[in-house]
Amino acid sequence: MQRYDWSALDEGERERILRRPAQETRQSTADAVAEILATVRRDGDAALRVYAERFDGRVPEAFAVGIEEFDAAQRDLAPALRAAIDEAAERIAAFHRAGMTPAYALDTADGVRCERILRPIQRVGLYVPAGSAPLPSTALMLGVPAQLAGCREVILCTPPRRDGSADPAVLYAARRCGIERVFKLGGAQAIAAMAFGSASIGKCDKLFGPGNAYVTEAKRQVALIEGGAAIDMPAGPSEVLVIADRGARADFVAADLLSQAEHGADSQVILLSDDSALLDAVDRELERQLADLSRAPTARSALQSSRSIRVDSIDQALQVSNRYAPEHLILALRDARAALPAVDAAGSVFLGDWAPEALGDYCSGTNHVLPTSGAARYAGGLNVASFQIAITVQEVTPQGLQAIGPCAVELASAEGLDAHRQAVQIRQRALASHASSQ
Ligand code: HSO
Ligand code: ZN
Repeated sequence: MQRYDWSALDEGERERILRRPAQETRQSTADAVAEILATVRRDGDAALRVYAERFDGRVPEAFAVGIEEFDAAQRDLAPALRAAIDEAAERIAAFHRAGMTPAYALDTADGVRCERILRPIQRVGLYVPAGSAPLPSTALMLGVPAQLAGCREVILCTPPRRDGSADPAVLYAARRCGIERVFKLGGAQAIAAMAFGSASIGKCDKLFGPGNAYVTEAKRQVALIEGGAAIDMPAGPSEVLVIADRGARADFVAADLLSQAEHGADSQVILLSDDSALLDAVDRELERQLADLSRAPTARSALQSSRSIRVDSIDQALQVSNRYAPEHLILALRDARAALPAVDAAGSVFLGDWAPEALGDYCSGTNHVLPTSGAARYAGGLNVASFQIAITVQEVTPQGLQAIGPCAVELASAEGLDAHRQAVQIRQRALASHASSQ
């Protein structure tokens, strides 16, 4: 890791070391994606078959996973993995259920009742990547809140494996969330199919889930196209920022940094400490632990561009963290809870020595689809509300119209919108003539 001393840096250098590498999509990627979207929109399943042949090397008999494949996945999956998926799903459901916002109603004036009611987004599409590893945990993080929201149609696309089958753990996790429509389809063409619909794949209102550069670019483009689909959030490379104090264990800290670094060479890893000896110890631990990691080359290249920063105090570390707004923030502090009020921007926070990010990734109950690239400054992670529409309602009695009508008339006059004013006054007059005729 490259080492810096925060107080010794000038403003420009501070800015530079906290900057994420530019996520500019190469024009060639954007063009290739645009072509795939247009072709799938025009030719539907026929285009999906052409792309399956080109990118996966085979055209499946059907994109949809059949009941036999679901059953086989359930039967063949190791019982311990099945149990872990069940256990994780239950905790994720418990936490997400508790966070659901209730409908509410309030009388804002006599005879004026305002309400907010919630409806599930009707048709949602989930994307579960399989690039460097199949991610059944992602199927749970998307599927559980979709199920709690009560979305009527939930479809899931995941790339096929080499033998043309879908990953059994992903299938088991999907079924666990009540998802029966799974398609063996990956890449930009999967996003196109869900956004525009085809003979075999239903059109979706909103798309969710992470993916590679093509998937991410496809989501970005369909969100801008008239008649496309909304998306959950733009997904950049995964990030962790760790703040560790003198008492932190270097082996724990190193393990957390590596668990982020192994995701991809572009993973963002930052360590802040007020203790230089700890920073040195973490460097040594990284080397030691890297020796046994199956994905060491990936982790190593992510660490090459990662930063280890000495700060004057933990307060200063928290300021740096707020400026960076990390997707994951680990507070490896003796009193981590006491630091929490100073956290203004982060996707998910892990308090103390015993809360590795890996628990949040899988099974603590929080969601692992979180804002990256600094989006934690203004947005939170995925939750049940991401799968819902909040609809407001107002119900007004004659008395209510009399109570608040003059306010609307005044504002309509100020805006010069006579029809607005008239819509209120026509009712005021009706009420007045009704009253005088009594
Ligand atoms: N850390 C990733 C999620 C993940 N980790 C899935 C393991 N599996 C992004 O938050
Ligand atoms: Zn992870």
